[in-house]
Amino acid sequence: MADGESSIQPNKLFNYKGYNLSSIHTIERLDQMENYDVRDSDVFVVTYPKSGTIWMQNIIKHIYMDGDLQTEECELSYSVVPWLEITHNKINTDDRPSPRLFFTHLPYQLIPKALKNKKTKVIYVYRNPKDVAVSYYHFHKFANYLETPENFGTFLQTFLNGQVVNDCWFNHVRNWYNHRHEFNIMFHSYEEIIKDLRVAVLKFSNFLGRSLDNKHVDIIVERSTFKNMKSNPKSNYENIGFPIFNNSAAGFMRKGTVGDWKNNFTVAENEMFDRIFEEKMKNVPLKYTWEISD
Ligand code: PPS
Repeated sequence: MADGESSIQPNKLFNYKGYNLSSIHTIERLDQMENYDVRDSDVFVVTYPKSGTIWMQNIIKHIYMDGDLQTEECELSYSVVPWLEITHNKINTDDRPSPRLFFTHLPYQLIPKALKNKKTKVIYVYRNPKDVAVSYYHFHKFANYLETPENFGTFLQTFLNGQVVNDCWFNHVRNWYNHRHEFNIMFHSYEEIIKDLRVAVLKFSNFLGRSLDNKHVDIIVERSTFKNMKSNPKSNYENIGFPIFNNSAAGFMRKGTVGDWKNNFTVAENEMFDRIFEEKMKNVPLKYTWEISD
């Protein structure tokens, strides 16, 4: 930290209508969500934190880029695909021309009512929750507005209890999945994007009704690899930096792998997690990938 600069203090969770959020959320904006005016042409990417949000922002941003992609200057992902429930520096992202692209971490219960039974396209991306927990743990060390956990074991307990920003992973995925018939929604896993980025880009663009030529797809794939996003501040948010983030910790682009949980969970933690997962997700037949062999 440079002389004269001071870090921001971590915020306690605050409860909004029964959900744990943080003070980066404002009640004023959250209150607007219920009756938020949704357009048929809007696109919503929905994720629980640490499940591939900035990756999806980067992919969707490029899917909607027109013109000569090879020369076109890339805009900041969060300017093109802003966070619905947060007002970025009081910039009004609501009045943009269609198609408006958004991402949200909101649980099903807090989503705009007008999103239901509409043509509006929703892409829900989920990730295996053991890797989500590990990624979220490291993010707590990186984000100065979050309490730094004592160690992974204590964080895992808070994560399992839903005592983290955006609440409980199990409820988030289960509720969105159980209410899927109310939306024009596709579910996609983070791991399937890792397995075949090109196929995933094609699935997303087909779902969004964007027909892209091969060159366009090649460029999206090239610009969405972990390595290229990590070196591109427009995609990796390094420009946000201090004081919101702790520049000495792993950033948004930390590892980007499947199965890092094996380096963090003890055998007992893993067994406990499996029991809870089994019980809470037994009626949610989504496909999970816990590891990928080389
Ligand atoms: S946040 O804070 O909720 O917006 O975080 P989110 O973007 O959802 O998740 C961050 C994790 O996504 C990984 N990521 C990627 N993995 C593979 N390839 C690409 N291109 C990519 N972009 C982001 C990022 O590395 C974080 O995971 P971990 O496991 O921490 O590395």
